[in-house]
Amino acid sequence: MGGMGRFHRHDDTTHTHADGTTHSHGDHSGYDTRSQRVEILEAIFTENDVRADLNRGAFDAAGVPAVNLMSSPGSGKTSILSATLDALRPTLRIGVIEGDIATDLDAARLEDKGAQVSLINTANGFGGECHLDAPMVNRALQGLDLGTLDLVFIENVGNLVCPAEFDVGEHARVMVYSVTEGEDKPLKYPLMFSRVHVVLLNKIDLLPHLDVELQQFLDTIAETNPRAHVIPVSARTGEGLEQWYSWVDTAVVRPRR
Ligand SMILES: Nc1nc2c(ncn2[C@@H]2O[C@H](COP(=O)(O)OP(=O)(O)OP(=O)(O)O)[C@@H](O)[C@H]2O)c(=O)[nH]1
Ligand SMILES: [Mg+2]
Repeated sequence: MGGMGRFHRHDDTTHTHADGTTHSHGDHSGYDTRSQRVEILEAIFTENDVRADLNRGAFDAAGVPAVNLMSSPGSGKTSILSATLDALRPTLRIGVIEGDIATDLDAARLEDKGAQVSLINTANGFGGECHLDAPMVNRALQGLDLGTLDLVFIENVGNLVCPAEFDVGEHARVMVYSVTEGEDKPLKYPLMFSRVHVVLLNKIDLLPHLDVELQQFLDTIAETNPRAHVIPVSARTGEGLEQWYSWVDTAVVRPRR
């Protein structure tokens, strides 16, 4: 880590140098478009929230709860979903909305497990977006027969920032956080960590190979979101997954039966 006082802060047009002098970029950059940006973003989020409520209405009308599963690329969303399908499919009919920028690789892995899968590739007509939004999930819903399902998982696009900004009409938000990402991530990327109900702290089978203790992850998660229910798991060994299945049953499925 760098020493205090060496940093430039660029979170406003005015910034302060290490020697204490301050100057503004706003008067010579020629790019002071903040008010237009705010208006456009507000319109996008308002429209998104209207569509998200429509999606939630569709899930509710069918009595099907939806779980939005988010994480950085490669933290283990598909691996955990795959194990979850094996464990729960004997008793629950599960659908998956699979969000990916490109490819049907994850969709194929989950279809092989017997799930009804509706794939959204954001590179096809959605500008290659780094997240799912409510209109995309609305489109994906046309590929699921909700009347024949008990539960839907939405695997969001792998990204630790953008997916957290969009309500897609889910009832619960869950993130997968791999121990290989480093214990500081809740502090550096607080939005997603602060918005989720559950953190699946994955790949704990790898902890013996890392220079960090489980408690350090628990501490930074609690600092960012003291209400989050944290479940340490390994999709590789299966450790902790029973606790995840039990949360899905008691917090998600049963309340909507
Ligand atoms: N050691 C170990 N590896 C794991 C575990 N869970 C997932 N992996 C591996 O991590 C890699 C990425 O897993 P995925 O399940 O594809 O991750 P993802 O979050 O779905 O990735 P994207 O959809 O690309 O964002 C794969 O090689 C998995 O085998 C785990 O608990 N332990
Ligand atoms: Mg995946």
